[in-house]
Amino acid sequence: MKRCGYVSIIGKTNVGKSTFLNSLSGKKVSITSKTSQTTRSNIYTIKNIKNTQAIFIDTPGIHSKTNKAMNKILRKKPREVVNDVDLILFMISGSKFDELDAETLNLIKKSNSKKILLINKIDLVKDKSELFEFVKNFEHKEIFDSIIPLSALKNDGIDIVEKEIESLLPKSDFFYDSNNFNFQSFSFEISEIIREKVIRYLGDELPYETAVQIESMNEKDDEIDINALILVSRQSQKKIVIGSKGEKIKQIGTSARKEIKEILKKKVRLELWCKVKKNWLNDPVTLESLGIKN
Ligand SMILES: Nc1nc2c(ncn2[C@@H]2O[C@H](COP(=O)(O)OP(=O)(O)OP(=O)(O)O)[C@@H](O)[C@H]2O)c(=O)[nH]1
Ligand SMILES: [Mg+2]
Repeated sequence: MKRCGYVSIIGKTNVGKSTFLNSLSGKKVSITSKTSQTTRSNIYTIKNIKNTQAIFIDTPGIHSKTNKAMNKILRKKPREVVNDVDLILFMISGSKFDELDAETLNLIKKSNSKKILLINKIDLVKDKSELFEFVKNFEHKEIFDSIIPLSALKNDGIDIVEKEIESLLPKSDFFYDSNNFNFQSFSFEISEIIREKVIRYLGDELPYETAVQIESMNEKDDEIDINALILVSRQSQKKIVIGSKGEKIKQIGTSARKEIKEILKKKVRLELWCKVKKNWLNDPVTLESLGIKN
């Protein structure tokens, strides 16, 4: 008997949704970072677990409201899928439940999908009896088909989530023949790898104001030539991205090139430029060209 269905991961920003998806997939599907608002679009991937095929959707985390166009679009992304999936994995971090978690819970409450509560980052909870108390006293237990504590980073508890997914998805033939189907375009994947390095090599505030745009990509037999732009909103930010004597942008480039080379098993030439584009976070055309679509 086969099972198949859509599974969406929804939760506040930074709780570890993308880290979880990568652990479960055994490959890097979605970029991660210690700063908020890392994921900027719904990211799809397939995982076959024995006789079950799950099509996962990672979503941008719910964050506090601002009026920037990008924020508005990001806030809509989980809402787009919440009613169309068979199963929602609602993730919170380490036995904490705050107002933003409550807002996210409100979003999924009305959906008819099955629901699992994932309590992530349990490696940070020193006293495990706290976790037990939290689950015992959790007010919204009845909403969930199951509650699973886990650590996405330490790969702890992922197998339990898999088993639960197997039992909750509907009986159906597989939708996809292969689990290697690429939902995201190749250039989007490359731009995300570069964006992850931008985030990781920069300080805490800048990442939100940066984006990566692929200018050109030429693939030959054993070599790929990529030109990419790092967009920032202000001149002062450009200085930070470039760094003293170009040191920063060089580090970003080296690290991105290494990762792209490992994936493609080809020689990679990567040229990175930093460009100031005022107010890009509020410009729907630029946002759309970056894959951040309404
Ligand atoms: N200690 C610990 N850290 C974790 C765990 N899972 C994720 N993290 C860290 O939490 C941070 C955020 O992880 P992400 O996976 O990018 O979080 P996200 O929920 O996808 O964030 P958005 O895309 O902004 O919504 C990263 O620094 C991860 O390494 C965990 O189980 N334990
Ligand atoms: Mg994410």
